[in-house]
Amino acid sequence: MKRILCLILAVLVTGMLFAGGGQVGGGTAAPASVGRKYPSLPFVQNDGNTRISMMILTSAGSSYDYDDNSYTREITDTTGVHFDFTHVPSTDFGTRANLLLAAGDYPDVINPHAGGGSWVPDIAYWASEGVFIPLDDYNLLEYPVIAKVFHDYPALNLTLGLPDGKIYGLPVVDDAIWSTYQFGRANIYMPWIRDHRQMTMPQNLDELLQYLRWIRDTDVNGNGDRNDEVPLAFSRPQYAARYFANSFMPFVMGGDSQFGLAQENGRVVEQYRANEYREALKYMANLYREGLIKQDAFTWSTDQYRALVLSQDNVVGMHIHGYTHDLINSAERWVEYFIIQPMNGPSGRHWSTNRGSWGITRPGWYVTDKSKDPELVIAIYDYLGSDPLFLGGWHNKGIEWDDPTPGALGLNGLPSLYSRLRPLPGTQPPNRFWGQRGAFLMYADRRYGEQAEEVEIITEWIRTGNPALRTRVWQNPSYLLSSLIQMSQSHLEYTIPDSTFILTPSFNDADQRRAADISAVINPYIDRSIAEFTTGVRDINNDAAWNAYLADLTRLGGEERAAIYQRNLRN
Ligand SMILES: [Ca+2]
Repeated sequence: MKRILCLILAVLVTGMLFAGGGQVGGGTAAPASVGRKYPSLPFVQNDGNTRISMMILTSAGSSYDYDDNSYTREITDTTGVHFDFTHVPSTDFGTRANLLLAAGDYPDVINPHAGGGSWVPDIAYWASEGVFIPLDDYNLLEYPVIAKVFHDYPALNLTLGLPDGKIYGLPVVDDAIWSTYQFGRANIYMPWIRDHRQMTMPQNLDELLQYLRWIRDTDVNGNGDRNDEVPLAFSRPQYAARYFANSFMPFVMGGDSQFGLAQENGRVVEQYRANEYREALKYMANLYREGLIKQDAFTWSTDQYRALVLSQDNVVGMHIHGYTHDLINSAERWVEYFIIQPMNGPSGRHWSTNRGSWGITRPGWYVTDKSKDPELVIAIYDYLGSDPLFLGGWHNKGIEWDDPTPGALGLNGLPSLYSRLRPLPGTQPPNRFWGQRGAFLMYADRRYGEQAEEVEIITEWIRTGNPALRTRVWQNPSYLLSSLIQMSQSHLEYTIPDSTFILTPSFNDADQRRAADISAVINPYIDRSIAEFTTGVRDINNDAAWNAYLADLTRLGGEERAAIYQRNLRN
């Protein structure tokens, strides 16, 4: 437990190192308290006259309306505030928002999906037009939950900020270790390591090559068929390229549009042009030539990839993917895959597969100039972010979570805030939740305040792979989070520093459109080039082929995109 706590503290410190200049949480002298306009419940008299209109992302099969949604009823009955919703599906959200804003026919609040599934386009433009109001003057630090997240995550001052230096959008925090390392995370099939190698994992690129060859040449799963084993599979070529590049350089990926776009000493660079990146592709090409990579990995869907990895015919020795939750299902197999770091490369070290620490914060609700009472919107948001409302709007009490056992500790070693009842994410019933459309403030204290269950057993499983523990850890609701924390511990030392990443820029419109246009062309090109260099369609060892690739990148706007990022650089 002590080591886990150390890890969490280290993660937090990493986050705090990135301290924003800060309009809201920047540590300036506290203004004389003006108090909150709505300090206690109910905020207003429940006579149906106080209403907030909101454009909200549709949840499949659900309505948010008072008559339909029990969570909405709870909010209205407690606060006295009624809501008028405009439901919009995610595919139309950006278009619909832009149309309404252009027509001047928009609600008090625009509430995009806090998970990032939809976005309000041209946000800087609409802010400059006065449609979205800056929140700097509304004493955000008077609201306890909002104040806490600004204190814990000063990067919010940048992620909520626009080029005019003001803050728009109420804060969203989604602090999760499964997200921090999600781009290019590799997993190795532990039972083969346990049964044949006494839990000794490959550490460098040469050892990995030997290990994958051994899988290729041996009936490792003991079914009499020497040819059904797959040494290496991955869900997307980009993830594999990122994983292997991190044996050679601090290659960054913070999402699709930030594959290999990094900064070195304040200069934006295209890492997918680097010699070290080319060395990683050479390594992959060699794996492919030797028959160590599943051929389907360049064309298949995530579902097909998942089906193979989790199949009962344990055949995959190592696989590379992103988001952990994609692999969690009812198959007990997933607990047998252990996270494995990038291999040490020629320099004797590797870099981790983390993203920038501010990636866990982003804007949630935007308040428009139609709102007669922005302070009421902020008060509602803060209220929805409080413990009981947050947990109740996110999961089913009594089914997915419950109050903690008295005296129990959380995964952070502090008194536990709640107890998780189910090991797997549940399906939310219709007309019950707001989910991430509420005040989504999953800060570290809250995430790691989950009651710890049998952590010692999880630790024992990770250390020994004792088969007698397999079902027990699979059924343990703490396994997902606790195992990720424990297996990620060795990431910390090799973390790529925030200064290498580019903070998701808040471009002006012209730059935003141009960068998006270039990314729409160059990202698929890079994807394809990884596949072609790996499979030998292009010869990665041939300088002419490499130079043609570099010329293509320029022709497709790579340098122009880097220049756009350079002039919008904010960190
Ligand atoms: Ca076999």
